[in-house]
Amino acid sequence: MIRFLTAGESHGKALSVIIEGFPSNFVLTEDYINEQLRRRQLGYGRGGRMKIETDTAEILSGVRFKKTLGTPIALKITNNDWVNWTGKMTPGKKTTDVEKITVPRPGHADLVGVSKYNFNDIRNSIERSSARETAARVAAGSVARRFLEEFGITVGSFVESIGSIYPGNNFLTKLLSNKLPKNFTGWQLSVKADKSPVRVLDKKQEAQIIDLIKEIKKKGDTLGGTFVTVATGIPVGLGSFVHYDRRLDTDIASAIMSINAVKGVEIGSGFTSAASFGSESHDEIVIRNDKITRKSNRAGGIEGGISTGLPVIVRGAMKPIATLMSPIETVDLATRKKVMARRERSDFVAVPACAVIAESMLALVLAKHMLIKFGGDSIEETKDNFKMYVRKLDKRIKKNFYKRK
Ligand code: EPS
Repeated sequence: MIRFLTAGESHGKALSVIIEGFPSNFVLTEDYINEQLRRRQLGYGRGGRMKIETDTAEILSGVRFKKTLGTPIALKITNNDWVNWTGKMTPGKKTTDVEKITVPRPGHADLVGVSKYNFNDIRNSIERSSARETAARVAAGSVARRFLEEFGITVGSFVESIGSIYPGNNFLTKLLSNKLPKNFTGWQLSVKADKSPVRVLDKKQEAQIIDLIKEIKKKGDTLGGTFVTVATGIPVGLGSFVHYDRRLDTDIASAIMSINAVKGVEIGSGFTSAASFGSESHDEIVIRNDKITRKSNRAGGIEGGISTGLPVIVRGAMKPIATLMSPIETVDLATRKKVMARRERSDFVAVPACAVIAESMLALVLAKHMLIKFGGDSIEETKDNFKMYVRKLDKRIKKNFYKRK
């Protein structure tokens, strides 16, 4: 069973993360983690902070000679911006005058944070609620991703929409119909999406989105959007129907919803299915090449809380960034008078980054469930358990049911 905890404020010294529960002996390098951290920083429409940071992780423990030890893995991501904030964010004695923030931004954690934690400065809410924390999650997610690769499982994503601009030909439809190229992998999707500055798969849509972002930047507004995360190579049988908290879809929904600004999660064709007939919603079971499979994948790779062996398809909705350069109405807590919300450096759009973070969260959930089912102390032992199960799957169904006439 894996666990991880992140620590760090947006403008503090560093972000850190401790990940525990992975087996020994699989290869893990800083370069591998850094490649994923770099992907999180991309996307047309990001704010000034991404020009300051070049996120890199330092492995502090848990790895020796490029291989995991089975011990807690501790990672550190230094905040380059810290040098500009030392006086304002010092854990020590206050030595300079620091202006208190008293105007909460609607849609941000500003107001709920000061209410709940009894702060007299909104800065205290902003720092930990910032999406900067997701850099630490992506670092943790890369460990999970590296582990999953050992089993041929890959995770990828693309941006489906920004604002109301959807692609003419939505790849999600192809995914749900289960009509995919033979050796299709989740990661292939990311390779393609990463070539687009807004991580979409459709060139025409890309141009429309970039125009829209330019327009809203001028207006001082922001945008949200939807993204699709896909994992392939997953065996039948991760998760369980025996308890609500052992279902694979429970964990996936929670993990995606936990990402800053995400307000909706869907597995497979969830919301569309709700408006369709049963006969149009479920995936017919067929035998192809002597293997039991399904004609379509509207279930998004999960039935009864258990993986079906088909790609896991998760769609998320991200609300527009809450910090607006042309702000909306709020109240100054110092005067209790109506004012316009405070401007603060921020992103205009962060859906491309959100999709990369969703890949990391999905990888962490899948790694957890792989370890629940196949977990050994070393990667060799875990792989043996996995291979034995997969090899016997079809044979067992045949043995239990099939009566040759
Ligand atoms: C982010 C760092 C933040 C923001 C953004 C994401 O840095 P700063 O606050 O210094 O500009 O750019 O955070 C938000 C959008 C948010 O709402 O907090 C990052 O590293 O991703």
